[in-house]
Amino acid sequence: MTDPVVIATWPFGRTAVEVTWNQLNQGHAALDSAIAGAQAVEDDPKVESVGFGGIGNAIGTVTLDACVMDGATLACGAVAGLENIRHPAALARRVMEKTPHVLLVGEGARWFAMQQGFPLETLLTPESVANWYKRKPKAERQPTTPPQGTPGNHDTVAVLALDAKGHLGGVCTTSGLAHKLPGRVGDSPLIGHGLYVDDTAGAAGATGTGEEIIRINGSFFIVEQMRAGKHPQEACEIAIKRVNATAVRRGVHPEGVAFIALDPKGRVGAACTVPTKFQYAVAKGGKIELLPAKSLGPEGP
Ligand code: SD4
Repeated sequence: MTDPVVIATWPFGRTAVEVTWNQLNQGHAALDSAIAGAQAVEDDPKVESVGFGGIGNAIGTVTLDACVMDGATLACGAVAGLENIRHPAALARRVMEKTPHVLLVGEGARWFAMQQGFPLETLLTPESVANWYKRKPKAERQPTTPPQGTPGNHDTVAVLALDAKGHLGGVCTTSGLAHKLPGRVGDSPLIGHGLYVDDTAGAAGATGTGEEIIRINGSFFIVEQMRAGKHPQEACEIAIKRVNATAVRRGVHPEGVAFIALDPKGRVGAACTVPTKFQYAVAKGGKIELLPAKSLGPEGP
């Protein structure tokens, strides 16, 4: 028997950790438990960047991205640019289980959701509409300017779980960058970028500006560092150094990016770029804590 462990992004990840932890302690599998935890955040309208009450894209439409992965089998599923469905992580799981595919997008993903009996809903709330107006960026007046990520205009919940049988499972779910261009997809629904889970090496999840995470294949990169023997903490720090180095090469300041990781021994890690001010929630050894991640700036000239 393995002692269950859960780690999730951001202070609101605490809700996900509590639900996942309860599930794991009742003997449920890592992936089932992580999906239940992520869904509690998707359902919370106060979390304005995930699921119901998520913040809209440049034209005010809430489009959701999510993926799930099972560390025992490497089975995975994902949805991107999904409208009107409040539980994208559960739908990603259906993609994994009921189709030969990994990723469904946009109208196809919504059609599949309806086939699977998911209700269609309006995901905007009066608060999320007001928030959308408040955060309307100047960049929107210059549509060719790529949206700049800043802490506070995007937050994703990634949940990584280790169950009593020693299996890993993970979920990543978000409404993505606020005011993103219609059709823009970030890292969160992309296996290997927003999430990667492999029982033989470890699990990693990401949050922050998806373009920067995709550029370095963030989560897969971290899992491969763990496979090569690195502690999850060191693996996350190496990935953040890589994010910083790519920014230096392009002559820009690093965007907000953070990673979390969990290995099959139950060891955890987290790191972020300086602008991120990232905190994560962990359940381990019988207690649940909210911790600040180690923040790393660009190295050298
Ligand atoms: C994205 N990575 O769409 C997501 C947003 C996010 O914290 O994680 N924000 O790029």
